[in-house]
Amino acid sequence: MHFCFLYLCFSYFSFLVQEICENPEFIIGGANRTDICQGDLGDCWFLAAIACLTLNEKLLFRVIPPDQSFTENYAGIFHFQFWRYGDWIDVIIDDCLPTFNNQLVFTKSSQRNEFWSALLEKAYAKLHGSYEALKGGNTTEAMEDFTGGVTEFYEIKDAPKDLFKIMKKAFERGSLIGCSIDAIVPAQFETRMASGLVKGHAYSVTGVEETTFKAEKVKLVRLRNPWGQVEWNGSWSDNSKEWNIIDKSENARLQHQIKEDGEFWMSFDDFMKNFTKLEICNLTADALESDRLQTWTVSVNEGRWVRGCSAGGCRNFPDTYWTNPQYRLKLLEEDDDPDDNEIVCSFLVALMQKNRRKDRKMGANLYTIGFAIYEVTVVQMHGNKQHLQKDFFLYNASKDRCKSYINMREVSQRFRLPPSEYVIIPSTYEPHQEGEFILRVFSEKRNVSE
Ligand SMILES: *[C@@H]1O[C@H](CO)[C@@H](O)[C@H](O)[C@H]1NC(C)=O
Ligand SMILES: *[C@@H]1O[C@H](CO)[C@@H](O)[C@H](O)[C@H]1NC(C)=O
Ligand SMILES: *[C@@H]1O[C@H](CO)[C@@H](O)[C@H](O)[C@H]1NC(C)=O
Ligand SMILES: *[C@@H]1O[C@H](CO)[C@@H](O)[C@H](O)[C@H]1NC(C)=O
Ligand SMILES: CC(=O)N[C@H]1CO[C@H](CO)[C@@H](O)[C@@H]1O
Ligand SMILES: CC(=O)N[C@H]1CO[C@H](CO)[C@@H](O)[C@@H]1O
Repeated sequence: MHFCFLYLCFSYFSFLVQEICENPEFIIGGANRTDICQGDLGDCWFLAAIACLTLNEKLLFRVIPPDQSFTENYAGIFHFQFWRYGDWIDVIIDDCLPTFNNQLVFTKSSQRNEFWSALLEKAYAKLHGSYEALKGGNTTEAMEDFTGGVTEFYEIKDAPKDLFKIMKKAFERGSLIGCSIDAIVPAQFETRMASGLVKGHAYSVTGVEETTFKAEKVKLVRLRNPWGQVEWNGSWSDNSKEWNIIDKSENARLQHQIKEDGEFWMSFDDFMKNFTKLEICNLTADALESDRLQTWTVSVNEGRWVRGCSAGGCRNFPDTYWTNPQYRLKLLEEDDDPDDNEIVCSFLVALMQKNRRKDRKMGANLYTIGFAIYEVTVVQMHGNKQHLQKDFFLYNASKDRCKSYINMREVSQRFRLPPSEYVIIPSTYEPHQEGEFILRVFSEKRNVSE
């Protein structure tokens, strides 16, 4: 027997994979979303993101280098790759996994001798400091760590009218999509409702389709519960009568299966009524080398808020606001948008706070963060190249800003502004809060940011 209490805060035993089963394999028959079954850890957000990832082999194999096995060149270690604040980093782990009664305690595959999902979870736990640190989170966070993409989330009740179109387009482009039903009180976390849906729990969207039902078009979405079981049991669910009415060929096209595997279809209307949050992670050039995404340019800027120096808080604190880090953005060219007579530049700003999950054991929580964008004249730019001063912010209103300051790891938003020179001010809501961040600016055309 072999103990290793590596990053564990739980009193589970850890066993080498070989001691759990005789013929362990890394991946059996491809890495599928069915290989992910949640264990005793509240990390459904991470698992929902992996399930989305398995839909795109190219992305998956970037995170999980596939040339690893328990037989050939086996050395007792495995490695995985995650996107971390602008870079891809390699995380190496040994194959000692937490078990209880000879069963894996956390994530496991539905096949007893397949281990890629459990090992990936361990590597992710190492990245964040411990398994404990993975408790609770938003799916977008893991999606970004797997792709370097940029995410946005929608409150479904306030979502744009063309949400289905957005989802379909995003899905076709290979974006990762997750959804959940808010639990109002913590006691409702992961509680199962009569509909078969689970509150306070992350699902992955694994299909977005339309079909014809009784001569009418219906919009459908396919979802997956990372538990690998417990499914919706309303219309369009595995056993529902709708499937007997539509064409056989449609059954096949939509891969309808009656199987307790956590995956099910539901109508988009029911989805809208029952779910509260939708998260989309769009891939950037960093995730895919595909040509159509090359038109986006990204600039990554690192920075920090330091107490008494650059931790200025939001605009409500005029005495310190101006001390926040400032990033210049020069929007040079207009988009080639033929439908548009106005000259505007479309760009996206994403502000991510670093290390808060890792430092949680030291009492760190996510800060409430956001940013604003100010236009500056050329004189201001060159006359005082160092830093815009207090007066500037007293007399000039921002041109645009993020919708709200929010306590998420990342706040992102798309903007359309005329070509000019701007300054982006990232800040925490309250002043004097210390932290590090990265600010990414994605634009469809060349821009300059410093
Ligand atoms: C998840 O998102 C909600 C907002 O929808 C936010 O309040 C919460 O802090 C986020 N949690 C994490 C761990 O990012
Ligand atoms: C993601 O892609 C969708 C669909 O293509 C688009 O509507 C949305 O604005 C994009 N969001 C971000 C944050 O890039
Ligand atoms: C759906 O599932 C839940 C829990 O499994 C059960 O209580 C409920 O009766 C089911 N509803 C229908 C319509 O089958
Ligand atoms: C979920 O959808 C079903 C079917 O449309 C509906 O009857 C039910 O009220 C919805 N649940 C919620 C919480 O809105
Ligand atoms: C059950 C299932 O969906 N198996 C699929 C797993 O993934 C491989 C390729 O990645 C497919 O060939 C299998 O059919
Ligand atoms: C663009 C703009 O309105 N700039 C004004 C910002 O405030 C300064 C005072 O600090 C004015 O001189 C600028 O005209």
